[in-house]
Amino acid sequence: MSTVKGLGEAKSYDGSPLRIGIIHARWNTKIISSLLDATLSTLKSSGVKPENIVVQSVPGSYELPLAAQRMFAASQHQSSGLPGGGLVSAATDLLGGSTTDLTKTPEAQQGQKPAEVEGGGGSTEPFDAIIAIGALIKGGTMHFEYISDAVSHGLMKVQMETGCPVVFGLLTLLTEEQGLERAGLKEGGHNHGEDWGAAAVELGVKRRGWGEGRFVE
Ligand code: DLZ
Repeated sequence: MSTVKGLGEAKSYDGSPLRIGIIHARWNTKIISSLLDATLSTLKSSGVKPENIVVQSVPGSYELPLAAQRMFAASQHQSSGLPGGGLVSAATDLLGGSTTDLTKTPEAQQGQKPAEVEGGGGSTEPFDAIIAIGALIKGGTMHFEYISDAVSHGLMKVQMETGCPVVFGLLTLLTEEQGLERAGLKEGGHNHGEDWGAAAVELGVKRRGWGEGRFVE
């Protein structure tokens, strides 16, 4: 029987100006690696520059929401050009009358070049989107239910609070078999990483438009 499920006709967006963060869990590595590969290759084929993709990992899916939130904050710190970014600016505001420039590192205050910001020579702008990837496989206890629920809500919270799109790359699987299918590792399966890469580029482009009062379609 044919199915109506799925994304519909693919639209393409130019990812070349975007900076994307990926956070992935390491549990169920075989599934995760395949999802990550497909996500990366879709980002790159959509024009996202490899140097503008930052990949980080955490032990398990439970850690994804915090890591996504902190990664976004780190990218904002980088974009401020300051170590400590927002916190340092806040301190300077409070000390408006001080003659000490707290926005500079000790080296910079002594006329030295500040240390290079991490980011592999790519963009240091805040992320346009973050992709959170994990694979939860149901076991014999309630663990799966609690983590699936907490992570889903956590990731939604991060995107609503930061305004940075967080792509939901969490597979909540009843069996290992389902994971292999959704990671494109079984005959006839489909690698969902492709959809997540495409969603990140679309949301990244649209969010830039919304930020400038434009509605990209
Ligand atoms: C503990 C655990 C279990 C049992 N199963 C999974 C899983 O299927 N997928 C996954 O991503 N993580 C799992 N974890 C690890 C938790 O997500 C988390 O890393 C630990 O409880 C530590 O906080």
